Amino acid sequence: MTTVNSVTDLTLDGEVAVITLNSPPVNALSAPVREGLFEGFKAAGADAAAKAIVLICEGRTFIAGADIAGFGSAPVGPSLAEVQAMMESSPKPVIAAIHGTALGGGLEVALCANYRVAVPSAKVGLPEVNLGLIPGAGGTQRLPRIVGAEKALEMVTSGVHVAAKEAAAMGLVDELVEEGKLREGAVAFARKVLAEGRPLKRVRDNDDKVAPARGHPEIFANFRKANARKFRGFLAPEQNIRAVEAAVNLPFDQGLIEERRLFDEVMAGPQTGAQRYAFFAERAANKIPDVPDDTPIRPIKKVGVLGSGTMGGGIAISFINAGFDVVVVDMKQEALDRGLGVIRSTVTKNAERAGLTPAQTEARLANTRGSLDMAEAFKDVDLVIEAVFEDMGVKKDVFAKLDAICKPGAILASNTSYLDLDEIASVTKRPQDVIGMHYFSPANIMKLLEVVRGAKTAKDVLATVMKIGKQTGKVPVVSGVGPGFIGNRMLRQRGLQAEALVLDGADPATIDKLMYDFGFPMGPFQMMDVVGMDVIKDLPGQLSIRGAMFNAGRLGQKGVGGFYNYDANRNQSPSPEAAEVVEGFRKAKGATARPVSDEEIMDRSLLLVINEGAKILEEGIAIRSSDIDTIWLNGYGWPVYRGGPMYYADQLGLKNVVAKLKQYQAKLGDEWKPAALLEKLAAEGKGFADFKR
Ligand code: T1G
Repeated sequence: MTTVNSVTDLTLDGEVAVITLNSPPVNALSAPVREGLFEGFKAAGADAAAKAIVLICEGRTFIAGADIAGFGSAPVGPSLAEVQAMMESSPKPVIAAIHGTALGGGLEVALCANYRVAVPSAKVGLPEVNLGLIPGAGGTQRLPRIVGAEKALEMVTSGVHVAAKEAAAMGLVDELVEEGKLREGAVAFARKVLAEGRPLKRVRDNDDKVAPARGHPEIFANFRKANARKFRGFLAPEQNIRAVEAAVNLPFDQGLIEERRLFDEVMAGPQTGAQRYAFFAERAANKIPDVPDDTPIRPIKKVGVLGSGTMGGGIAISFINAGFDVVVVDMKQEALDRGLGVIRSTVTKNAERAGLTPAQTEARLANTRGSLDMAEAFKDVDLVIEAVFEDMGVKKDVFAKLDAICKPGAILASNTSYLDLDEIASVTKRPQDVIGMHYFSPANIMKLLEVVRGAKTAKDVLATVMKIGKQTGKVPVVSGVGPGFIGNRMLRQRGLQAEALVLDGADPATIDKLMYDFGFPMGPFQMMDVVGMDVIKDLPGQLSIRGAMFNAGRLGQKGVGGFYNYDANRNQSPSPEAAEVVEGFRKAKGATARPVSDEEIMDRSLLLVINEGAKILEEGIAIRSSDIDTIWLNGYGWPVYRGGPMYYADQLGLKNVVAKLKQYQAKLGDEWKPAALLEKLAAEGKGFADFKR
């Protein structure tokens, strides 16, 4: 074995040279990795004994892309293009051996090999679009030359990780080798290539896959049209489409130049910074300073869910889909039957979409059951999650029962979205086993899981629930106890300001349009129409604009309409009736309408949300500002290309944010007083990202 550099070694297996990368955690294309590849291929090329070359990686995965953390730093050592040129000019067959994920630059490296083999569990893809980028190392030019223009469009604009079996069917992988025997399989494949004298085919030379799309601009026009809603606000998808167009219409080397031009445009643009921030923010959220990575995890196999309605059902589905045994309890047979029916049909649909066989689907459902008897159902579960009515009395009653029923060591979780978890835990003899698992509806779809850490929640309970969160496809983020935790507490500020803006004269539709144009899926008033005016009741003696609509018999989409009218297909239209309710609401509140600028609407819709985030940070309810952003990106529809409220504030400059808040404080009152932490960071010329506890 030859050590090429700190992350690369070269061995000779008979007549096959094997270049092995080992650069944890994901063999990203850092400078040492690029150097190792370059020098490895050079050495293997020069070694007369080597007739073929296999590239393989140690660790959890093949190359998972360029080193995202290294973007923007000065280029060191051989570039990726030089490595790829070395591979494509090799007089010896090059085989890439893929396990884990070959993503972005990793797949682009593999596409410069003559052949690719993979284990069945591997996945390949070009997910740069999720970072606000496009593949920048020939991926948009080589991929279409294997899978065709249409499939390439799908892959580069969705960032999908394609399973090896499907990749083989598309020609992206030449052979699937036995799981766990990748190296042997790859060397055997290399020998087969030599023995059969197979050609040194280069992907860049394939034209037959792109030719069918030449002269058919409608392919791209139709693709744009079909995805306009999904790509709304993002820059990278369009750049990816243009790059694939170039692959179809230009010779390879010109296409590469065009790809580089398009790549540089988005790299210099406003969005990729936010999306890369979001990538690392989501991973940082897993780290809890006082809970070490080696904190023991409690074994979880059996999960109990109390409540089979929309929320309980969604929670159950996310656990069933992740392979857990699930028992769902409800009080009435009819409700339980209805809930289990929805759970079964949804799990079946999910399984079909995931390509599972009916037998596999049945196996997934085999360990799911319902019960009307909490004591019987929950006596041996490892984790129980209650999704009952959001009332402190009801919650306390449930937890007192769970405390009596559940086995020692079981985790007792509440799906409360607002209430004091410590007070709930206080009715049990095991507050250390109590934790909040705040799901967002629909719980089987929404990615966010706000994990509420009580004052007495044990570290292993927290570590276990964080792990379970990831296992069930969620983005778990820790919140301390406080009214509305992180997300709802901040959202409340936006809701209060939306109402105050209407009282001052702003039109609900204008507020919604500005929020929509900013990138939210919908504005606060559309949201109220979707959720329904009857879900949250006004406190006695209080009248909110939601309450005014409710009193006028306008429940939202579930009724005759709300702030908007709706046709049978739920298409919304302006509502003169709602406008009357709004006018009546102003009168009832003694408010006088005045012109309200778009700037004021945006300021008032976002600045108090940010200010509340600062308070949450200074109170220690959030561990770090990026956690707050991860919550808003995965649970509240904040557009990822704007990074989240705290990242957005840092882009605005905290000095400017403080100045604006003070302007509104002078005009509207002390609720606009900047949070102390915000003032401090602004005075120090820092951002929320600089705040360390
Ligand atoms: N660069 C740097 N660090 C990375 C990384 C990368 N590409 N991918 C992962 N990490 C870190 C991550 O921050 C975490 O660190 C640890 O690895 C484990 O990750 C030229 C321009 C591979 C599917 O977009 O999707 O190539 O928190 O927790 O759940 O065209 O990571 O432990 O300190 O996510 O098992 C394109 C990004 C780059 C893939 C593994 N590639 N990575 O998931 O572990 S752009 C990507 C992932 C590019 C070229 C362009 C996932 C994963 P820490 P993890 P995981």
